[in-house]
Amino acid sequence: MKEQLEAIQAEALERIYQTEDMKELQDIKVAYLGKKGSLTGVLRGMGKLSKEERPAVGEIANRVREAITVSLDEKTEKLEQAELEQQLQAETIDVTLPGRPVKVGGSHLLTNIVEEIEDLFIGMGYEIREGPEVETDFYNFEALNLPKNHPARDMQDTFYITNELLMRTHTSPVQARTMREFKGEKPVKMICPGKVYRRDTDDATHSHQFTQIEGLYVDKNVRMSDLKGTLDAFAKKMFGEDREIRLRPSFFPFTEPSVEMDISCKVCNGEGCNVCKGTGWIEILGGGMVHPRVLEMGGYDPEEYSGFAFGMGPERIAMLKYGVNDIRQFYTNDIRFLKQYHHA
Ligand code: 2U9
Repeated sequence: MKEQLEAIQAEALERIYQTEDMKELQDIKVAYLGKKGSLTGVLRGMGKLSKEERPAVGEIANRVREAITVSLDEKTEKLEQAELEQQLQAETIDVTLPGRPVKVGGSHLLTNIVEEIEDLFIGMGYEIREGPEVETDFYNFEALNLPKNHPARDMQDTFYITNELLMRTHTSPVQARTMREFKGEKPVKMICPGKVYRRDTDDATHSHQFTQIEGLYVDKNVRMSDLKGTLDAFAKKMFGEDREIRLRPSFFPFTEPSVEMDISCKVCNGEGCNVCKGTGWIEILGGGMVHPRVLEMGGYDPEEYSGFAFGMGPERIAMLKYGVNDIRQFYTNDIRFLKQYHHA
């Protein structure tokens, strides 16, 4: 019986030594120490031994059980450790790796320019007003001193929808609507940014759809000097305090007198270069005193009220400010172009 026990021990320890598998280790435990295990079987047979033999065999049997148990425990711990090591290896996170950047959108360059101009005029007490892009012939032309067959209607090639409906060619109808809404009873001080449409062939400097911002100030005693001061503040804020402005006589059907405003060229400081085409000045916008006919059609008495108006193209402002050389850049939405102007 002693040999039998020692053989069981040797066999069990060898199997434990050989295995690398938790499940198999469990099976080994059952095979030797379980209820139907071989060691248990031998121990059951001890009843047949004589009284004298029993203590010695019992002691051996206990030693064998102890040896197998210790060996099983050690191997279990070893396999658990190995499993943990493997898991740690597999799930290692390299915290020094650079993260994946989150793509953040930004507002369009034109939106930024328009908002900058809006902020400036809000600061001077103007309100921002919007109107429809599909306009009536009346508000787009008639109310702005452009009667039917007026030659200026040819100057602005128009997308007509019907005889009476069209895509607005400027934002001026918003001012005309506002004046009529205010019924000639209170001052108007507004700017209107928005999309306008003209039948043009797109190229580097023309677009069939572009943006305008126009301003209108109607009140008692509004003068040309008010216009000049307002535009001077605008030019200095947008292009720098060191800029000079000059007004040149011009013509628009809705203003009389009409002017165009230039700012001194920053590139050459007025000396003349290729940016300002040798003149030292760059044209920025147009404006003038609201034509008495326009005041009248807006419901304001030109004997009592006067006003100034101006208009500009934010694309042109952005092109000058940032050196963009093709107006189509604003509309083709090449993200490499646009993201240069995203704020941090
Ligand atoms: C009302 C009365 C007067 C708006 C004006 C301009 C001069 C002008 C252009 C500049 C470049 C538009 O973007 S652009 O093509 N605009 O020069 N706009 S005065 O005058 C008005 C408007 C509405 C009731």
